[in-house]
Order: sequence, then C-alpha cells, then structure tokens
Amino acid sequence: MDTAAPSSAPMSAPTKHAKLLAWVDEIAKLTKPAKIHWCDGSQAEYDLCQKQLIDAGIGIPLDQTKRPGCVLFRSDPSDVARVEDRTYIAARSKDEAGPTNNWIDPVALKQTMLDLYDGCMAGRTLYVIPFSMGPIGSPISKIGIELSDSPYVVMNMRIMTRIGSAVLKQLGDTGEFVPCLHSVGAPLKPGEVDIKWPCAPIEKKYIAHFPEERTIWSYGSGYGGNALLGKKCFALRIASVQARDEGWLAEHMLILALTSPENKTYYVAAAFPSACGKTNLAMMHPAIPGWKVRTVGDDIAWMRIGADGRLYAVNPEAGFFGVAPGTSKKSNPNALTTCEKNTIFTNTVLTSDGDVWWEDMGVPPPAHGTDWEGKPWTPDSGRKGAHANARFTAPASQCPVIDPEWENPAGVPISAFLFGGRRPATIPLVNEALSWEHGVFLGSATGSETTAANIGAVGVIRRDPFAMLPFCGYNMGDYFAHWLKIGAALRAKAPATMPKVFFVNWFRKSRDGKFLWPGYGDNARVLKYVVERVEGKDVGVKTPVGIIPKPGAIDVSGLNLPAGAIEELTRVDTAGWKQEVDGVAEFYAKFGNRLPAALKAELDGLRQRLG
Ligand code: SAT
Ligand code: MN
Repeated sequence: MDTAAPSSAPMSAPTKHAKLLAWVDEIAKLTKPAKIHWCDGSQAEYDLCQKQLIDAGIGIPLDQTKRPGCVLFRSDPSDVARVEDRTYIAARSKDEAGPTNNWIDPVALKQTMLDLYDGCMAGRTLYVIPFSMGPIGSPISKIGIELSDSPYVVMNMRIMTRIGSAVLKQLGDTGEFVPCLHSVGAPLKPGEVDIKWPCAPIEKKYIAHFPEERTIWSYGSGYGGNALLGKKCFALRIASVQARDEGWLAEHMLILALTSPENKTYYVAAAFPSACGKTNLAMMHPAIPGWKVRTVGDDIAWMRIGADGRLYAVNPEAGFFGVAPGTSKKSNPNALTTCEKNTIFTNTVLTSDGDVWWEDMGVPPPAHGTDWEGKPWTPDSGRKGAHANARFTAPASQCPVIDPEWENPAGVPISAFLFGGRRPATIPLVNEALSWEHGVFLGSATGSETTAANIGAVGVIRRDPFAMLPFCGYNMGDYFAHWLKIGAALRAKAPATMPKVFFVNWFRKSRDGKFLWPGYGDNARVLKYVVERVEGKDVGVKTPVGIIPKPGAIDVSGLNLPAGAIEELTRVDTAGWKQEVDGVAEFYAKFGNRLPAALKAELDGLRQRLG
C-alpha cells in the first residue's frame, strides 16, 4: 500500500499497532521520503520492485530460459561487503560491548546518525518491511520491522526472511518487534536521476546496534549484512543479547540433518569462521553410501531448551545469501541447483548470452562477458570477473536437499555441536570435548588461519570464538559464561541428551604442505563417527586434549589416502598443543575478569595434562 505523504502514514497503514505507527511516522518526518510503502510480501510486490529497478537500468534481467525469475545487480565498488570497522555495538558502557567489539557512546552516535538521517530519503520511497526471523508464529521466532529506502533490500528481505501481511497479523496491535532503520544515505534532489547503486562514502557508513534498546540503525550501505538487517544485525548481534537475557542461544551456525543407513536422523549444528566451507557442509553430498545429509540452515541457528530438556534449533532465515565464487558442481552442487531460478545475483560476471558466471564455478568462462564493475571482460583480461564476495540470494525452499523439518515451528533437536577452523597444524581431524565445559573451551578457542578472503596478514591464526567474533552483541566474556549456563541448565534437565561437542579440522597439512584430508563429501565420514559417538559407541580414545578416534574408527573405505595420513590427522602433537595453550592464554588475557573461571580452569587443566 502506498501513501503519498509521510504524515498520512498512520491513516492508511495496514496495522493498528500504535507503537509501530508512531515509529514509522517519526522516521518519515526525520528522513522525509517522497512516499511510504507498507510491504505485503506478495510476489506482485516483488515483481514490481524488480521491474522498477530493471526499468531504471539498475537491475539487469538475465536470460529467462536459462535463469527464470533471476536478476543481476552490480554494487558500487566501495560497497561490496560487510564493513566491520564501521559496525558498532553502542552499548551504554564500553565494558558492556567488550574487548572484541567497536564501541561508541550511544548518545554521541545517535546525534551523528540523526544528522545523517535528516532528509536522507528525499526523493525515495520508504518501505516498511515487517519480517519474521523463524517460521511465523513459532515460539522461537521473533519479529522485526525494517524501514528501508532500498527496493533491492525489499527484494532480498523477501527471500532471506518471511515478510509482509502475515507478519503484521502475527504482530497484532501490541506485539514486540525490533526496529531496524536502514537508509542507503543518498537523498535525491527534485528531478535528479538515481545512480545505479546509491550509497554513502565509507566514512559516513554506520552499522549501529543499541543492545539495551534492541534497536538497529544502519546508514550508508546497501550491501548484504549491512543492509539486510534481519541477518547478522538482528539474528546474531541483537538476538545474542536477547538470548543472554532470556536463556537461549543465537548462534552463527549451520544446521544439518544426517540420516544413517538405518534411517535414523541426527541434527548437528556447526560453527566455522568464514572461508571454511559452511554452506558446502550444510548441503553436502556424502561420499559414503547409505548416508544422507539434509539442510536446515546454512548460517544461523536459534536454539531453546525444550520441555524434554533437549536443545531445539530453528533456522531464523528463509534463504541463502551465499558466496558465489568457488560454488561449483564439485564444491556444492545443491547450491548451484538452488540458484537456478528466482535468485538475485550481485557482483557476478554477466555472460554475453544473459547468464551469470564466477571464478571456480567449474564451467568454462564465457569468451566475452561483463565484469562485476560493468566493464567488458574476457578470460585473458588479467583480472577476476566476479567480485570475491559476489553473492546469490536464493530461497531455501529451492534447495534440493532442504530438510522436511526445516520450517517446523518446534525446531529440530540438536545431538552434536561442531566447531571448526582452518588449522594447518596440531588440531586433529576431529576432537571430542571431555565435557560441556571443555566444549565451551574448544568453542572459545576457535581460530582459523587467515586466507586471501581476510584483510591483513595471510597465514596467521585469527581467534574467532564460536565464529561469533564480528557478531556477538555484548561482552564476549559474558557470552562464554552464558554458554556455560546453558550447559548447566541442560545438564540439570536431561544430562543424557546434552549435545556432544566436537572440534573438527578439515585443513590439517602434511609436513610437505599438502592437505591431508580430502574434505567436501568425505567430511561425511567424520559426521558418521560423530553420530557413533552420540550413540555412545566405543570408537574414541581419551587423550590429554580430548577424545580422538581410535585407529580404524574413521571409515576410510574407498578413500585413497596417502600412507600415514589418517594417523597424522589424529595424532596428538604435544609440542603443537603447548603452543596452542599459549595462544589461547594470550587471547584470554583480553577478557580480564570477564573471563569465566571455568574456562581458565579448562586452560590450566589442558596445560597440566600436556605435562
Ligand atoms: O553480508 S553478510 O553479513 O550477510 C554475509 C557475511 O558476510 O557473512
Ligand atoms: Mn555467516
């Protein structure tokens, strides 16, 4: 529903929610849009946004026989990824945000941003996007309202979350919602023609979180997690604060269902830093016969303790915002199928026959194409055609291996947690925690070797606890304590079904620098071992660092591993672990007295066991 002038919003809005109406009115008066549109979430509305963007030359239609319902966008070269150094946890005190977050005083930040927001939607439409994170009406779900001046955001939010009238209905007249304000920060003067990707310069971009108020203000970027505020901003940074206060978990984890040849299904949640193949694992084709993997989610898990004392997870999202480069028939055939239709591509190559292409797609590059910056491109132009962070936004329902339970409002019961990182040395292929507390220790010590995808030095271990470093909305020391508390609650209710915790490492290298483990579909061999341990099978052996597979416990049938590889993959490298202890101790020092005593005890215990 469109309304011509901001001040008429309350009269024509499709809700009687007084607080929502007042907020929309307040923001409209501040940002001064030409129009307000309340999103109903319909296909017609999506199509209209797409048509407007295509007519304006901003969206590029793809060949509809090759990619039905698909469109390509090219962002501004200054606006291609999450901007971590412009992302703030504006808690009341710096200590509350903790040593791993950027903090600014919320009062000062609000003043700066109010000045930026003043008139920032001039000439644009303010879209009111009611959205549900999680299946509408599920007790685990939560509602947000994003106000955005970007029709590209509307389209993406419709794929990534559940939006529109059904959400407003669920909200009712008094329901709670997280206000999420977003502007690209590029007001239009009367008669001014829009540019292809409006955004503000880097020094004016702010991705701000006010955790005590459960509020998100984003300004100046139209890309990904900076602009699709349901994802990292709400479902992780704000939700982690809600989860702390309400006794649940909001985690940067995929959720997969593993079904054994005996037809028993186990749900596993897994956290990995970026560039470790999370989406690939979530949609994997197992390399061992009789086993099946189904996807519940590829990025975020919200989990609550159920009446039976088990931990139940939902995927709060409804789509995948996947990295395109590297997605191939080999690495992730299911992702390729998922984005065959009804998908938004951003910053890929456009081929001369109206299709998309990216590096390591596993198909030959086009002889002639257009690169992500809109310039003519050929395979010998000496530069990459797609941006390294080019993305596809695709409905989860299109994934060929989506789990039948993926929208179950009750969630799915988690049997095991995996943490992992890219660790060339020391860390075994799979290491099971000796207890929940030891598992929290392993999660807190998660680290990954930096790759070309990170800014800064390549090949150093960057600590990324629980893969939440850029996503925890409060003091990370308190977050560790919250995990310990959840463990105590699970243990008190149902100790026998507590999820087991494992640390996996697909990236250990031999002395001559070669990967020892094939990865991809063969990771199912490790998953198989994990569920055997969940079933209490005697296939692990206790070592000073955790429980590792007994000789022969990992099914390597049909694998051509080099001699000694599996032994090396499961070897306890005492000297390496001593270094690891020092690395973790150094990292822990950051947290001062906010580090839970139980984790200090785990570190000391490990040091002692290593001798
Ligand atoms: O851009 S997003 O934050 O949505 C994805 C990512 O960077 O992990
Ligand atoms: Mn992620």
